[in-house]
Amino acid sequence: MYSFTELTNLFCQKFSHPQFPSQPAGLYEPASYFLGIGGKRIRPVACLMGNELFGEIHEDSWRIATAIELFHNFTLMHDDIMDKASLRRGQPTVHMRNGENTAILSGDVMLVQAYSQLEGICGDYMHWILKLFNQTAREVCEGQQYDMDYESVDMVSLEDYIQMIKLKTAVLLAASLKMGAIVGGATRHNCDRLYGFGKNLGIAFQLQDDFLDCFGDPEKFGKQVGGDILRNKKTCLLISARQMATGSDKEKLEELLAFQPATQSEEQDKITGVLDIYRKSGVEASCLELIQFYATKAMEHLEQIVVVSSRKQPLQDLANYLLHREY
Ligand code: DMA
Ligand code: MG
Ligand code: MG
Ligand code: MG
Repeated sequence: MYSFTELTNLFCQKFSHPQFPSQPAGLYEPASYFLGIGGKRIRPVACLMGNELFGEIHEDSWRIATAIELFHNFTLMHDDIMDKASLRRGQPTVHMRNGENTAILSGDVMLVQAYSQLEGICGDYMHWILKLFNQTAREVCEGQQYDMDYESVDMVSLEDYIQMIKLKTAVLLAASLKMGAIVGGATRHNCDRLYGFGKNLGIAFQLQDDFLDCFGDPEKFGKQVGGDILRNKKTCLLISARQMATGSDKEKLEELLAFQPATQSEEQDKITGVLDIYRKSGVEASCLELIQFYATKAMEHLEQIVVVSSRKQPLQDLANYLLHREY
C-alpha cells in the first residue's frame, strides 16, 4: 500500500513521463506549458487513493486519474480568464502569455483530452465512471457560472456561497475519490461515505483557498494574494464582513467594493483597506471556524467507511495536508 506522498510522487513521475500510456499526445503548446508547471495534483491522487482503500491500484485508475487532472486543468485555465488572474503556480497565466482566445482553446483541448483518456477504461464499471464524470463536469461548470453570475454581493448568502463552492470545487474531489473506489470494487455504502468525505473536505479546501487568497504568503501562494479582493469575489470573508463590520467600517467596506483601482498603487490601497476591515471585524476567526466545521464533517464520513482502519491513513494524511497547506 502506498502512502499519500508516495502516490503523489508516483503520479507526478508517470504524468510527466513520455512513455506513460495515458500521456496525452499532441496537446496544444500552451496547454502543455500549463500542465508542466505543476500543481498539487491532489485530485488524480485522490482517485488512486480511493482505489487503494479497497484493493490494489488498477490500470483503469491511472487513466481516470489522468482524465481528472486534465479536466481540472481545463477548469483552471478558463477560471483564470474569468477571474482575470495574472499568476498561477507561480507563473504567468496562459491568457497573460498567449492571449484569451488561445487560453480558451487550450482549455478546451484539455477537456477533449480528458474524455479521450476515459475511452481506454476496460472494467465493466465504465458506464458508472462516465456518468459520474459527466455529472461532475456539469456541476463544476454550473458552480463556475454561479461564481460569475452574482452581480452584487447582496445577492449571496453564506448558504448560497457554500452551495456554489460545493459545485465549483468540492464535487471534483469527491468524485475523484469515488471513481477510484468504484474501480476498487467498493460497496455502495462505502462509495457514498467516501463521496461525503470528499465533498466536505472540498468545501473546507475552497474556504481555505479564499482565506489564503487574503492572508497567504505571496512567496508561497503561487497566485496573486488579494486577487479575490480586487475582483470583489464573493468569498466567505467578504460575505461575513458585510454582516459583521459595524459603523464606519461597514461604510468603508461598501466604498472599497465600489472602488475600481486604475493603478497598481490604488490596487494595493483597495487590498490593504479591505484586509484591515477583515481583521477588525473578526471574519478571520469565523472563516477558520467554518473550515474546522467542514473538516470535522469530512472526518465523520471517513469514520463510517467500513474497511480496516489502517487503510484509511493515506486519506487522513491527505486531509491533514490540505488543511495545513500554504498554497
Ligand atoms: C475556482 O475557485 C474553482 C474552479 C473550479 C477552478 P477559485 O477561482 O477561487 O480558484 P483559484 O483560487 O485556484 O483561482
Ligand atoms: Mg480563480
Ligand atoms: Mg474562480
Ligand atoms: Mg481562489
